[in-house]
Amino acid sequence: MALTKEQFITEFKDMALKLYAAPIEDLSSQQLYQALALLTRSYIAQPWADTKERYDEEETKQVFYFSIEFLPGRLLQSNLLNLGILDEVEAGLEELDLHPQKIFAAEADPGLGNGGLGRLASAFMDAMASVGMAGNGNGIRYQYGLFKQAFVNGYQVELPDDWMRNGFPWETRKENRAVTVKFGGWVELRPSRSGHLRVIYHNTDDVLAVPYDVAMVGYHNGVVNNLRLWSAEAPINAGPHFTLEQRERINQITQILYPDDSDNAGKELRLRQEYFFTSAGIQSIVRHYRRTHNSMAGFADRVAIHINDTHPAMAIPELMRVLMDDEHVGWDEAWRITLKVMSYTNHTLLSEALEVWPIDMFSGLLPRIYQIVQEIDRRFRLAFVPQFGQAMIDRIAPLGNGQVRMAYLATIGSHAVNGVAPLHSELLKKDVLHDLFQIFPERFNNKTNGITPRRWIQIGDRPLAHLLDKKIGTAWRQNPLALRKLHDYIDDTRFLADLNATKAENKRELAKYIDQTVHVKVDPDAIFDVQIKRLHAYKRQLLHLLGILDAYLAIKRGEKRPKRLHIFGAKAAPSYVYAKEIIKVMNAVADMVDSDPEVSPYLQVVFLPNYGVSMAEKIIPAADISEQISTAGKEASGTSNMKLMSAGALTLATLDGANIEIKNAVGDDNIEIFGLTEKEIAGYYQRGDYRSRDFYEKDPRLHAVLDMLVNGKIPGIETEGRDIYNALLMYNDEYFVLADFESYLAANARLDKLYQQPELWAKKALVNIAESGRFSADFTVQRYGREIWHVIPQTPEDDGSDTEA
Ligand code: H2P
Repeated sequence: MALTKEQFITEFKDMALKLYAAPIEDLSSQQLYQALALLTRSYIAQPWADTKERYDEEETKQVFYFSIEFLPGRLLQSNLLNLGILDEVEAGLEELDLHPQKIFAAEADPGLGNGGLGRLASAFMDAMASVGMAGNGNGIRYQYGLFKQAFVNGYQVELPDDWMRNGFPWETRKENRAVTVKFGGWVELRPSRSGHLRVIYHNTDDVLAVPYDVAMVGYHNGVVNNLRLWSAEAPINAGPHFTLEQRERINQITQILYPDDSDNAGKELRLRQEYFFTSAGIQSIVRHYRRTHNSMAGFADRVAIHINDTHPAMAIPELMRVLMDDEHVGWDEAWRITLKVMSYTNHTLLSEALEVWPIDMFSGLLPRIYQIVQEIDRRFRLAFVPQFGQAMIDRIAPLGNGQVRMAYLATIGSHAVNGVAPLHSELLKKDVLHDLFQIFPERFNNKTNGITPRRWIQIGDRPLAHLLDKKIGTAWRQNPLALRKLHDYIDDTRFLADLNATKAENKRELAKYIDQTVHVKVDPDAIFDVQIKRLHAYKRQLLHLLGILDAYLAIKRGEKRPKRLHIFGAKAAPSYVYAKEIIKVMNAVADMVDSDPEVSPYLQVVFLPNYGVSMAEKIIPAADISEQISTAGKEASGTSNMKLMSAGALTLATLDGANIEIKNAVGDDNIEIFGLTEKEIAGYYQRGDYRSRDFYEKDPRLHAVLDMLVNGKIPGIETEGRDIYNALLMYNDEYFVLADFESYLAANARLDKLYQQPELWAKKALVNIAESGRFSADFTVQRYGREIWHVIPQTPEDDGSDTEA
């Protein structure tokens, strides 16, 4: 859109006055943010309405991306960027003597997601709009996010994440689009006079699902898509007998992200959440479609529904329910439509993360849905037992062991199933979904994850963005494959020095931020070694920690090495004791290192509390090393690996997830690979001969490091140190930390050495930036659009990377 600085200034002052009846000089950063957000929203309104109208008029096939999490990050700056008015707005604010960055920072990060899964969903929303694809999101409007993380005495403490405290200016309440979602009660099936089945619900708990829409602005293309977030409310005509408790129970459904599911009440709430947003989404899609169509026959040509992990897998029986019960479509036709509409992404192979529901709970809460799942199960068995045998079908039918098995249901009810990186997609076929792959081989495919360089480079890393503009022009902002032009400058000494200078500037900025947020002074000349992701045993923050302890001991022995600053950001799930113990030990090690004058010139550890998207925007541009060190075969893809490479960090990695593709993209010389391969680990499993203690006994460095966990050298970790020590030695180190220790240290030593040669380091950084374009989510969604959703024919801008599993 076109907007001059002067025009902006007038409109901004006007908006601020209307909102607060005060001149801008009197307003707080929060108020300035609110005014600017509302003004920006007013710029979005017309293209938003136009986009919707165009999709309807042209009967565009639309994608609905169902996800229990979205992690969009702050929206103001990215909306301004995508509208194409960021520069004008910033210039205007500066002319008014205001600080744009301060105003942007007043926005709370939406607490709608947790880790990579939710962030991917948001990257896809941004990408779909930016490539002009009709892509809608469907999720939950959580009033409280996961939690706000604080450290008290080194322990993680979970505080409420009241992110909507000041309101959420980007949302529009659409109470005229509300639908009713039914829970509990019982159903009666009665043939009606017209021959249709009549489904009569008795005694249900009805919940009103009210949508709040959020605009998803495309990059410089006038497209504005929709993210629809559902909020649970009491039915309008609830009546006088409706108790406060009932109201409270309804409010709970959308109150908080990821309620602790360690007990049954928590689990049931989670199931309620899942059905709530899934049913609401399906109902609203069908209702919209039926406004302009007499029957559901052509539904699958206009609608694609994507199930992001299994949380929304009830979309399958729910669409069946609506088709049969409300639209009077027969089973076979309903199933044909459902299969054609649905597709499913799996995001993890970890067995504990594969969702199953106890049949008692499921059938009690969702009696009609359960009936339909039973029928899916019955027909599945009928169709495939003759060919594949009872034993195999028992293993993979939707119902089994007293459970509803969501990954199986999702695979059986979708026409496409994908993993998120080639290795992961292969392992899905080999392992978790092996039997289903035998039956439906044509459904399985790979779609490697992606990221949005708009947020990570254009917004997050402005010094780099400007340097790139100067050197290779601005085409990369539209098409990140243009970053490949950087290869031409691999021997340009001046440019390499500029790259290093840019990194140094970013490191100084991060040092300031660290000082401001946790009051710790860090040395901007140190190597910034970063690991930012959810805390989980398989992600192996612990291996990184053991590496730090080894460095500590080496320095104590008198070894000199380039100073390294280890930066961690990670939340541990509230009920995940082991992960929380690791946090405590890390914080204790950070203190120990800091208070030791022999060590602190060479080593520093900072664990930044409350890691999230906005913090990532600060950390990533400053990173020299990107730690992607999961146990091979466990990390489905990872996406911080892609973000960090695009900022020129060198990846220190195991051959896992998308690290493998990064390696293929940059070549062996421009990445630091170590550790067991997935095959080697599978070998240990098969033979059953992994003995972690052997590694402890034969490697004196490892021995010394592990002893530190229990010998009192690290103050205040008696219990935690012992538990971790036991997990590694007595319980045989489930994630092969000890097996990879030696090669991890060797890889780190190579990085230390390389850092002594700044120009060589810069060359490798350059190659990483140059090859990062292929990981743009724009390409990822185009692949989904072509091969799964069938919403785009062929696009000219294919990145040419191998997309098959
Ligand atoms: C998960 C996987 C990642 C993957 C991401 C998006 C569940 O994210 O573990 O490997 O990149 O989905 O597909 P996370 O662990 O960050 O919550």
